[in-house]
Amino acid sequence: MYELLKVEGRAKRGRFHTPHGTIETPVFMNVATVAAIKGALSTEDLERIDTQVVLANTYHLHVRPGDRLIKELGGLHQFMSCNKPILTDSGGFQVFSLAAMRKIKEEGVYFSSHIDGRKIFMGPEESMQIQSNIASTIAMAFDECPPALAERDYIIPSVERTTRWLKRCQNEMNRLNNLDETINKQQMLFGINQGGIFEDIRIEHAKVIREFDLPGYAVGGLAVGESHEDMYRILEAVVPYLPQNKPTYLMGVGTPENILEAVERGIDFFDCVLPARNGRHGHVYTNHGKMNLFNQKYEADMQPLSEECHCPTCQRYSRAYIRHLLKAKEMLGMRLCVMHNLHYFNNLMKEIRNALDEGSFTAYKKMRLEGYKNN
Ligand code: PRF
Ligand code: ZN
Repeated sequence: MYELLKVEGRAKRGRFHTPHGTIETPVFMNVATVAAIKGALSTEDLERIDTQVVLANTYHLHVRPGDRLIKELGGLHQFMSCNKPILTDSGGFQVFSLAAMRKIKEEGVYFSSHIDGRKIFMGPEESMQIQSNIASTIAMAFDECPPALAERDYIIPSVERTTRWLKRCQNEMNRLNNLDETINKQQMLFGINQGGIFEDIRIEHAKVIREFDLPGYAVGGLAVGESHEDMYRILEAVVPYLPQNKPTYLMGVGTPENILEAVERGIDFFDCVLPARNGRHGHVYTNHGKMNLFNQKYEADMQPLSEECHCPTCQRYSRAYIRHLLKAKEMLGMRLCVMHNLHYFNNLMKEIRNALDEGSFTAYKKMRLEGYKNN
């Protein structure tokens, strides 16, 4: 399923074959938590900005519109008219960030919905059932993402429970993939490595979960408030213990700088809300750092956001016009910025893949980081 095409140090250039198409890695997944890219982007917009994979969320779609409805309507690909690979996050992480009054037990998590306060229970089996109803290409394991400041005494039993949950996820997915009524019988399960900022716990957990022989593995529990140095140190420690011939996914990361550093340490998949969120606030990415379009200096600037950019926004519209739209709170302003930003990230990944193909990733990374610094 995963072809390792090239390596440069620990950095990997790969190709991941799925029933919904091939993913060239390293890749940035475009976040559509509630089956919509925030900023009013449509599925055809994603085609114009070279999106390869869409990420949706189990918890959100379960609460609204409901995974049963999505199943009835033929699965999420049909529902949102998207024929690209879709990855669903398992819901565990979102329960911790959104829900009130959550209580974690061996069987799963009890919490109240952030929409209507309704009491919900989600455990590994429920998460797999919801993801099977959504019929995503890749389902993530139901895990606990402990807080950044958690001590060893908290992390150790939490990781052990996450391992027991992974076994239950694997069993449940096998059962669901063998049911006649299941839409995507080839749904894949990715395991998630946890262990906070403790290298030994991370490595021990990686050794245990690789024995599950899953089609891919994520590194979770990072980018939750620890320092960048801690994040890079953990990646350096743990990635060598995850299978090199399978995709690795760093959940919720990150900035272009973070992505370049993590590719160097062996990561294939990324996702982050940052480019869409920043775009909605008029902050746009360029090879020379971020621009804030609310800045007065763009008032009469008829240049595109970036001279080097080939996105639909930059082919046609000026900084001055987009600034005006943003200030007038016109939705088009957000949309044009989000389109540019997601294209920027998708294109960054394409350049990273090209550099890896040519064996020049180290030089490429140095060049990009210098551009961001000299802003
Ligand atoms: N677990 C899951 N989803 C996640 C994370 C995690 O640890 C993170 C951590 N950055 C983002 N999304 N299931
Ligand atoms: Zn652009």
